[in-house]
Amino acid sequence: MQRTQVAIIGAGPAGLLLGQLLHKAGIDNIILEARDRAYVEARIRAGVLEQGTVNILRDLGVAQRLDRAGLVHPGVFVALDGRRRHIDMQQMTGKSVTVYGQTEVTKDLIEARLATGRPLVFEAQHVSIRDFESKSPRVRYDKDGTSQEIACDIVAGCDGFHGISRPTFPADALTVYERVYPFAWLGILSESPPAADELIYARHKRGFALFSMRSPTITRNYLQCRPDEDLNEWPDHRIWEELRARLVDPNGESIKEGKIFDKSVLPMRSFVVEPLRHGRLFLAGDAAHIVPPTGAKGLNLAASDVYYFAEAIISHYARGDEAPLEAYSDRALSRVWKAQRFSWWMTSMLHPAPDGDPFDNRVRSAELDYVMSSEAAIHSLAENYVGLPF
Ligand code: FAS
Ligand code: PHB
Repeated sequence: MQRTQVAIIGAGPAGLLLGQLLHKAGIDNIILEARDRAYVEARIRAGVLEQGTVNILRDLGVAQRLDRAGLVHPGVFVALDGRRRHIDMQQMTGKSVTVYGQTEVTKDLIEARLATGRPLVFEAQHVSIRDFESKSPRVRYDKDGTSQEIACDIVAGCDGFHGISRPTFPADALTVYERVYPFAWLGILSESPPAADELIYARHKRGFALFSMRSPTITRNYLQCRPDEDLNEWPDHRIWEELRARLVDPNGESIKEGKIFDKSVLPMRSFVVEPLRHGRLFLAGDAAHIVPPTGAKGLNLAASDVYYFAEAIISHYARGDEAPLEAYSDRALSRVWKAQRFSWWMTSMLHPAPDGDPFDNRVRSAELDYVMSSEAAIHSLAENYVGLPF
């Protein structure tokens, strides 16, 4: 039997960030992760950090590599059928975004965690949560074939969309909101120099395309495809052809090809559960909500959730009352829903719906056309993209 104050399930960005925030406040915590370290550090996911997320990492002293290798982007491009518009977010909002792979953020956080000496248990199997309706919940897990148990005050469910924390909530305790999109993203990583120095979000009659990057030599591109797309139907030359067609550059600058070393199909859904708390079991990050990646909000919402959650836990122990824990769910969900709205809006505006209603498709395209020509609309996009205040 181990004893701690907060048992954290999942060593993704949400769990690791929460662990560091609580460590900094002197609050005992244990992190349990089902996979091994190599697997967790190799996962390819998000790449755009809001200013707020960067500030949290800096405050925790986990931003040395980020400050050295992160690419600060004051602006972003949107495009419609080959016509591009630059959005100077820095000039409009005073904030920028930073391109730095989630893979790297995870490595930095694991490094920092191990340096604290606090427990981070990889390959923790069969995690289960009990007595979370009491003030002393317990978490069980198997490690190297031995069954372990943790007695704690609070359980933090940071185990992502496919974790066990959300399904542990009594079914009638949760309200589920969901939207599944009739398209997906084919994502590639390639050893090729960037075709532009900032991201390009392009709506094209052939489908959506996104040009992004990981470094000055590694490019990350996405193409709208079918949810059941077969990667065998996408040889490299077809991918480059489609990227060139959809990301056509008015200045004739062409997409630069390179060796593609990773290809995957990314499903698109909007998903939220409410509330984020049941007794002493709490949810944060993808365990509670999923956004389509068009707004680059997934990782950043995980960061804002645990920022609010850590504040609630710290004042709970400082004041000894439940009020801060009570307030966490509504406080986090208020920012989650604004990011959900923005991500749904960007997704609907930038993706031609394949079998969609022709009127809707025309209206969505006209909406992008309007956004590209209206300072007010562009300002709203910039404000949401750089991240709304916490
Ligand atoms: P995570 O899923 O990252 O972490 C949860 C952790 O819990 C994992 O390490 C998992 O192994 C562990 N776990 C699960 N079940 C467990 C159990 N039973 N016991 C113990 N541990 C358990 N966002 C973008 O903005 N841009 C992108 O391009 C983008 N690409 C993405 C690609 C994919 C394939 C996915 C799934 C997400 C992507 N996202 C993207 C969103 C992504 O960034 C998430 O929002 C972010 O990883 C959320 O972090 P966590 O909430 O920590 O969840
Ligand atoms: C990425 O770089 O992986 C990325 C960037 C912006 C998005 C989604 C993904 O909106």
